[in-house]
Amino acid sequence: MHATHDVIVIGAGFAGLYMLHKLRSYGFDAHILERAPSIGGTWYWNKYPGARCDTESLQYSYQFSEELQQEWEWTEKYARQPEILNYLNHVADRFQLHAHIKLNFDVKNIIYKNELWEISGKNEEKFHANFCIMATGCLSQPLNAKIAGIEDFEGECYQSSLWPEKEIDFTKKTIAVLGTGSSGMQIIPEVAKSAKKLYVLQRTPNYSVPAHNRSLDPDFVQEFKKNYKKNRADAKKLVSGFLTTYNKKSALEVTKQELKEEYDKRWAAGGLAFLAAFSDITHNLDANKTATKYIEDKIDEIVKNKKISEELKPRSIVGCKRLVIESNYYDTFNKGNVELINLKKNPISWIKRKGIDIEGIGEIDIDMIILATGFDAMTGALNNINIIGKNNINLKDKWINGPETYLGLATNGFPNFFTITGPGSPSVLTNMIPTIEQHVDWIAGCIRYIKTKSYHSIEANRDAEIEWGKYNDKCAHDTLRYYCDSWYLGSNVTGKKRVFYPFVGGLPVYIEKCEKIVNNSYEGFTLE
Ligand code: N01
Repeated sequence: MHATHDVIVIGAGFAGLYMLHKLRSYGFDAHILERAPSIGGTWYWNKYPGARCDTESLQYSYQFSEELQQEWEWTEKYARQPEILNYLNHVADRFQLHAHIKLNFDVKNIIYKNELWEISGKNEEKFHANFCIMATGCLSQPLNAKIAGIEDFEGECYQSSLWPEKEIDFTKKTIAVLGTGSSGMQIIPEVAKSAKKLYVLQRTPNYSVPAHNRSLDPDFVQEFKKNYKKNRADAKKLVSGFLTTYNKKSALEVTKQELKEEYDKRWAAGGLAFLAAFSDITHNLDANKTATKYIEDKIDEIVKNKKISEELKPRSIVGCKRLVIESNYYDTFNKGNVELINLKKNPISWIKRKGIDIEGIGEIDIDMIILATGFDAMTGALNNINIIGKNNINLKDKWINGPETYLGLATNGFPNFFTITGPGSPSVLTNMIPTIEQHVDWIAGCIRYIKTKSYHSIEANRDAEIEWGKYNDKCAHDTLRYYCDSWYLGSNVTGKKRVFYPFVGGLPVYIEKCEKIVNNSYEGFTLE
């Protein structure tokens, strides 16, 4: 018989590492199982050229330890992937986490048996635990783009979210990048620097605003760190959990001059705060149109070829899909070695052994294909594991019509089972790290409560998760995000139920609800 642990956590990214630390600091016997050969989660797998965070590094970091946040030196406004991975390794070293992490363990089954969770992988080894916590990430299950003939391609082929460890050389090569979301728009300018020829195969253009990334000014860092606690507390009061200035004015009540000045200011500053330029950009279509016009005019200004700039304009709702933060993306199309192919007009007919056959264009010779085609977001990593709860319910079957969760933290039929930043939580619509910390603190507090009160289990009630789902759905209908295709709605995955996966009601509402539940002795849960 294998030992029974208090808690098994699946995944060693930002969420799993802090969960492990928190549980161990409470005296629990907690362990992590991680499929990768290294810790880091998203920041281990997505090591493609140009990979960089789109949230400012001083905020995209843990706050649970004042010493940690004071001692760690971020070098740039937006940290690059290797720096974030170094940071996570520093955290694991500093808090002595490595000894409790089993790497290269690809969890396949999580089964509730005899009031314990049994966790197994491909071989015989099994783990048993009172609690199982999924820290498997929101954007961690790569989407397998089904492109006819791709398996016959004889050149190099890489997926952004499974980027290899080895150095990839782009020089003297003709390269095709598929996908123009956040990943593709970061890769494209990097590849264009050295490729002989780069074809950007664009199915849907995205809106993007500049990052204006730069080295961090030591005086700014010192000042920010001096007020770290207050900055973090202020950020929590904002819908996105990201400290920035939200303009309270409507885009429709200001003069043209004021409108332009505000957008100019946001464009010059760079970053996601562009969406906070006016109070109604994400809720009112006419207000949103002022932002789309501004960005589309900018594309015209940057891209010299009129035909290409027209093709790059999304003509959609800005912020509906995730707004991209770019560094030289639009400018890349002024380079002589870059060619844009609009797949809506000229779709791929077939991938050949040595090239890509495109309708209306013919076969183009290609040495390398880079797939930046996205993820099965929010539920993909969970559904990829065979998770069986009480009465033999399979989580995947239970969620066939969309995930049913209480706060994105728990689901009925699965006692002592938690998801960090699960579907139905604010997660991807907020600054992920403080949101992860909020979940971890809540879950750790809950487990401690159960143990100290000598309960055996906690399970979300069916009516509570139904109510939460209805509330999230109502909030989603009130935003413009509901009205275009995006991974927020699962529309990038064939057959996936169209519901709004993250909670869109904002961080403060969510935190208040979580706190109320605790204050009311875990209202909406059954404790036995
Ligand atoms: O994925 P995406 P991503 N043929 O789904 C196209 C976070 N992130 O990895 O829109 C041709 O956004 C697809 O086209 P369409 C961030 O939250 C953050 O880029 O479906 N094209 C789309 O253009 C982000 O939102 C950072 O028509 C195909 C692209 O592939 C999220 O992760 C960096 C295709 C996928 O875009 C996901 O971003 C990276 C096909 N068969 C990611 N299938 C930062 O912090 C798909 N596409 C900066």
